[in-house]
Amino acid sequence: MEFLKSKMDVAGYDKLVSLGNAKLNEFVLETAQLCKPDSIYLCNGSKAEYDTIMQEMVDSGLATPLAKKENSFLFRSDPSDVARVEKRTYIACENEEDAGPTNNWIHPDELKSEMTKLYDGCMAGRTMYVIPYSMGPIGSPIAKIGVEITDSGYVTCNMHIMTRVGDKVLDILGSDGEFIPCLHSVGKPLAEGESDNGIWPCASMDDKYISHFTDEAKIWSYGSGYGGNALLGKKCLALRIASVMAKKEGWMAEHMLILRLTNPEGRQYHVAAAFPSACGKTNLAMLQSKVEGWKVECIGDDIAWMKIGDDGKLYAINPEAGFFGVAPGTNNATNPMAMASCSKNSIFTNCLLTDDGDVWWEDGDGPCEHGIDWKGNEWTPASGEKGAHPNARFTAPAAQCPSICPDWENPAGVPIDLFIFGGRRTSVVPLVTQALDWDHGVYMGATAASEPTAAALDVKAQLRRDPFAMLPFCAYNMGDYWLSLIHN
Ligand code: SAT
Ligand code: MN
Repeated sequence: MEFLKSKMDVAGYDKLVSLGNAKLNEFVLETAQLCKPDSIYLCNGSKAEYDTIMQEMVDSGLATPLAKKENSFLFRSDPSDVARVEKRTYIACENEEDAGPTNNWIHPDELKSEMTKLYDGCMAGRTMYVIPYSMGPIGSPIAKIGVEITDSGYVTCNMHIMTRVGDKVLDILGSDGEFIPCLHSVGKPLAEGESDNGIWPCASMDDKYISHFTDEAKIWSYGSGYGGNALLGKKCLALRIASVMAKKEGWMAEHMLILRLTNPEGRQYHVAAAFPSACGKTNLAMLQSKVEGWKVECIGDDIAWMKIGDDGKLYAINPEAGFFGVAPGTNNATNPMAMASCSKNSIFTNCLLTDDGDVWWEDGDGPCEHGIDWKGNEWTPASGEKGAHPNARFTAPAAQCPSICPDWENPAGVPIDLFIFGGRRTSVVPLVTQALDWDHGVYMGATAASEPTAAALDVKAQLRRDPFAMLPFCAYNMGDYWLSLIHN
C-alpha cells in the first residue's frame, strides 16, 4: 500500500490499512496501478458523501438539480449509451460449454488481455471510487458483498440508492471476509486540465465490454456508464455472477419481482414473478388492490434471491435497496407508488427537463408544451422526436415506496407461494393461464416469449424466447438451468 500513499491522494487510506483485508488492498492497489487515476476515494456511504459527489457533477455540468423535486437530479447520457448492450456482454470461463449456447463466450485469457490494454491509464484525470456494498440486507445469510471500483460519480451515487454502501459493509467484511470484485471504468480518460464539461463520458461501442469471469466470480466493465452495464451490483452481480454461485451452492438468483398479497382474513401469500426487462415488473410489484379487503405490498421489483429454509419452504429476499425503473409510461394512473417513490432523493436519466425544473416523459402525467429533451435540445410536441428516451430511468430509494412491505428488509426473506411468468405480448396468447403442475410450470417458464423492449439496445427480434426472463442474465448453460428445475 505504500505505492498509494506516496503516489496519490487516497481518502480512506487509514481505514483500508486498519481493516487489513488483504484481498481488498490488493484489488485497490492493482487497479490504481493499472488505471492510474488522479486520486482514490473509499466510500463511507454517508449522505454528505453523496451530496459532495453529486455537487461535483452539478459543477462539471453532468447533473441538473431539479427545482420541483427535493434533492433530485437529471442526467443526460450519450445517445450511444442508453441501455444494456447484449452483444458486448461476455461470459468468460475455461470451458465454453459451461456458458452454454445462449451466452457470448470468450476465453478469460483472451478477454483479460484485450481489456487490460483498455484499462491501462483509463482513469487519468479522474477519481477512482472504491464502493463496498452489500446485495441484500447487511448481514443476512443470503446477502453477498461486492466492491465496485469505478471512475464514475454517477455510478457511485446510483449505487448509494440501489445498494447498501460504505462503512457498515466494511464492518461485516472485516479482515478476512469475501467479496466479489467489480471493476468499472467509463473509458474516457481526461487530459491535463480537461473536464467532462457536461458531456457524458463513455467509450465507443466496439470498446464497450461487460465481462463476467464466472470461474473466479469477478466482473470487469468498460466503456459504458449506463444502468446494468455500470451499476455492477444489479445485473452483473445479483443475476449473472449470482446465478453461477447459486447453482454451485444450491440456491436461486432470479429476474423476479417479489410481492405480498394479504387476503381479507389476514392470510399472506408471497408471489415471485419473472418478466423480461421493461415489461411491467415494477408496475405489478407496486399494484394497489381494487378488490375489497385485499392488500398488495412490494418487496422487490427486479431481482429475487431464494433459498430453501429448514422448513422446506423457499425463502426470497430482494438483494437491492432501490428501484431503477423505466420512466416512460409511468404515471399516477399506471403506478402511483412508483411516482411517490421517485418524488424526492432520486436520480433521473434521459428524461425531458421542463421549463419549471421538473422531469417529464411520454405517457406520464399529462402533456408538456416545451422543454429540453433527453439529447439536450429544445423540444415541443411538434418536434417529432421523443422528449424522453424510451429507456429513460428513475433511480429511487425503495424505502420511499408507500406500499413497501414491512418485511422487505427481513434478513430471513419471505416464503414464496407462487410464481408468475409473463412478458409483453399484444396478440395471440391467452392473458392468463395456470400450469397444471410444477413440471408444466417449468415448461411454460422455459418457453415464454416477449416482444423486445428499449432496455436492451441490440435486441430487434419481433418476439424472442426469454426463458424465465433470464436469457440475458443466466451466466451458465441454460440446459442445466432447466434440468435443475425439473422433478426427477
Ligand atoms: O439492465 S438495466 O438495469 O439497465 C435494466 C434492465 O434490463 O432491467
Ligand atoms: Mn430487470
